[in-house]
Amino acid sequence: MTEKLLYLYSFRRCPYAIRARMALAAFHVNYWIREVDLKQKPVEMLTVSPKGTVPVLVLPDGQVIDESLDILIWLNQEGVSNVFKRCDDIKTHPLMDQLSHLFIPSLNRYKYPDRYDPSENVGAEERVIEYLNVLNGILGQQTFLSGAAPTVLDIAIYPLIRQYLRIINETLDEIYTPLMRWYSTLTAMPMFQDLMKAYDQWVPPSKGVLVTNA
Ligand SMILES: N[C@@H](CCC(=O)N[C@@H](CS)C(=O)NCC(=O)O)C(=O)O
Repeated sequence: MTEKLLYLYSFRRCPYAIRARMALAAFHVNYWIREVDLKQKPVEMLTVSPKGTVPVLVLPDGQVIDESLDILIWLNQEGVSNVFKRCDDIKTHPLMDQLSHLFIPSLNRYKYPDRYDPSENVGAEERVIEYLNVLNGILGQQTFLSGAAPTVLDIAIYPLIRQYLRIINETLDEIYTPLMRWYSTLTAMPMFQDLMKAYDQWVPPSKGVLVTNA
C-alpha cells in the first residue's frame, strides 16, 4: 500500500521545499521524503524534472509537480484538511503577486547583494519592509491572511517570512506584533512540529523516509 504514496524531493532549508512540506502536512498527506544535495542532484530527480529545483512532488500516477506554488494549488483543489480552509483565489491573490514581484526579488537582493549589479540593490530593504507592513496591517485586523481561518495563502507566504527572519537574525515582536503573532501561531501548530526535521541524504534504491501526516 505504501508503494502508492507520493514522493517529494526536498532540501531541508529551502523556503519553497518548506512550503511544499507544510502544505502536505496541512492536508494530512503521507509521502516519502528524499533529501537531496543541491550540489549533486540525483539523476532520478533530474529525469522527472530537468530544471533541477526542489521541491519536486511525484504523484502515484507518475504526474510531476515541480513548482511549490503548483503543489499548493493542487492540494487546495484536491486535498482535505481538518484545519486549513480553501483559498479560491490563491493564484490571483494580490499578496501572492506582491510576494513574487516585490518581496522575493528584493529579499534575494538584500540577502545576496554581490550577485546583482549595485544599482539593482537600491531600495531592496525598503521594498522588503513595505511588504512586511502590508502583511502586518492585514494581520492587525484578522488572525490569518485570508480571515479567521488559515489557508494555503498563509502556507505560501510563511516560509519566505521565515527566511527573512533568519537573515536578519532578530525578533520583530515590538515592531510587527500582529505579523509575529501570526508567525508564532503557524510555527506552533502541532501538524508542523516535524517540518524542519533533518533527514539523511537520499540514496537510491531506497524509497526515501516515510513522513506520516495524521
Ligand atoms: N519557483 C521554484 C523555486 C524553487 C527553488 O528555487 N529552489 C531552490 C532551492 S531554495 C533550488 O532548488 N535551487 C537549485 C539549485 O540551487 O541548484 C518553486 O517555487 O518551486
